[in-house]
Amino acid sequence: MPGIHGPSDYSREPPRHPSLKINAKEPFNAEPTRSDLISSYITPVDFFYKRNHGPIPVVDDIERYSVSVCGLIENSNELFMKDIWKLPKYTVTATLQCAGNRRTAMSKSRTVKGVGWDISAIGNAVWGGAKLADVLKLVGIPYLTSITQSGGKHVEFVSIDKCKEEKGGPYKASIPLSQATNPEADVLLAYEMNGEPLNRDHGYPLRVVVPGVIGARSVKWLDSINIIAEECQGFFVQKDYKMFPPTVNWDNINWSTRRPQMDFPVQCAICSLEDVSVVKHGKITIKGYAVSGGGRGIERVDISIDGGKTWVEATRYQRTGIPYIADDASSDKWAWVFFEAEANIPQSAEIVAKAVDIAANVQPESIDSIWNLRGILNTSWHRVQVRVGQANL
Ligand SMILES: Nc1nc2c(c(=O)[nH]1)N[C@H]1C(S)=C(S)[C@@H](COP(=O)(O)O)O[C@H]1N2
Ligand SMILES: [Mo]
Repeated sequence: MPGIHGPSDYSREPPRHPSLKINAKEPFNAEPTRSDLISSYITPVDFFYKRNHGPIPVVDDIERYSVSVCGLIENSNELFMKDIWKLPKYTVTATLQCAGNRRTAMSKSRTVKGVGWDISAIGNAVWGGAKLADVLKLVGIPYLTSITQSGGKHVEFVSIDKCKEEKGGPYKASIPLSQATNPEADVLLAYEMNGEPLNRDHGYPLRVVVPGVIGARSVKWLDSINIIAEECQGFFVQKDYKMFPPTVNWDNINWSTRRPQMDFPVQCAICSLEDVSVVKHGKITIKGYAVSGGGRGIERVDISIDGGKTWVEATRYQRTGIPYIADDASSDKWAWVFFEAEANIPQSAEIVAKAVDIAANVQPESIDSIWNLRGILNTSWHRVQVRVGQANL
């Protein structure tokens, strides 16, 4: 929609919370501190990590804003916000996690390419919007369709923003049509985050939220939806966000040999302690988040205070006071859980956390075994060091 968007440069970036740790300024990439991250189950918008590949677009004429739906369907359509608002509204509590979360730790093992992130490139929000399955039904694609009559098998989301990886073109990504048309997959075209209209950083006026899948597929500032035969051919699907083995380097990489990453693997991290903390003698509380992809719940979180030799089980919860039961209707299927354990720290110690999901997938012990040149999906056991001493040192 040329003409209705403002300048595509860094002159009109929105204000951001001063406590965010900025990993890159232009494009703006920032994450909250560890303690801010676990200060509440629902991450306040201010503390929600911001991951961008270009300037934040300016959409100031919401009346004229529309999303076109084209490609391998009978009739193309143009949907305005009023059309989206008219569809049944759903709220889905879902955790978004960047595939690059914990990249900085991976880069310490061996150099990787990409923006550095500590452990907070993740957040949990209540997304409000229409189900993509309903939007597609509106344009004539029934629920649970895996291929359209004209051979469409994937749903591509194209954004308004412009990024250098796409040589000045828009950010884009795709998901399988079968997932897009499955109402139970809870894929949303979201216009609200935590009960408020989306803000500019997070995709105003409309973004995709693909629960259980790496953040890269949840395209912000949606401009168009294309029904296509093959996966999106864009940079972020074909030349990025793929998981390679440790043997692959920039000289021997062959992108076409690997599939685009979709579900995120099981992950957890300790947020109540820094990489190295000085603690007072006595009991300490070890607290953090755990989450898995594909809607798989968290079965267990194990904590060790001796570097992984012996373990105790942490308690898990989503809302305080309500015990978390993985796979239960009372739990938020697409959301992280918090875990908590108390421990007596004798002396200097290495504290470790690892999570197990309901498919019994468990985090790998070492970074080296999953190291990859782009530094994605660092889900290795999370380790922090504590020293007993004066807490104010
Ligand atoms: N249009 C657009 N959508 C995008 C991106 C982007 O740069 N442009 N970044 C993606 C990546 S890599 C992630 S992890 C999430 C981050 O969403 P957030 O900034 O709302 O946390 O948005 C995804 N959607
Ligand atoms: Mo990401």
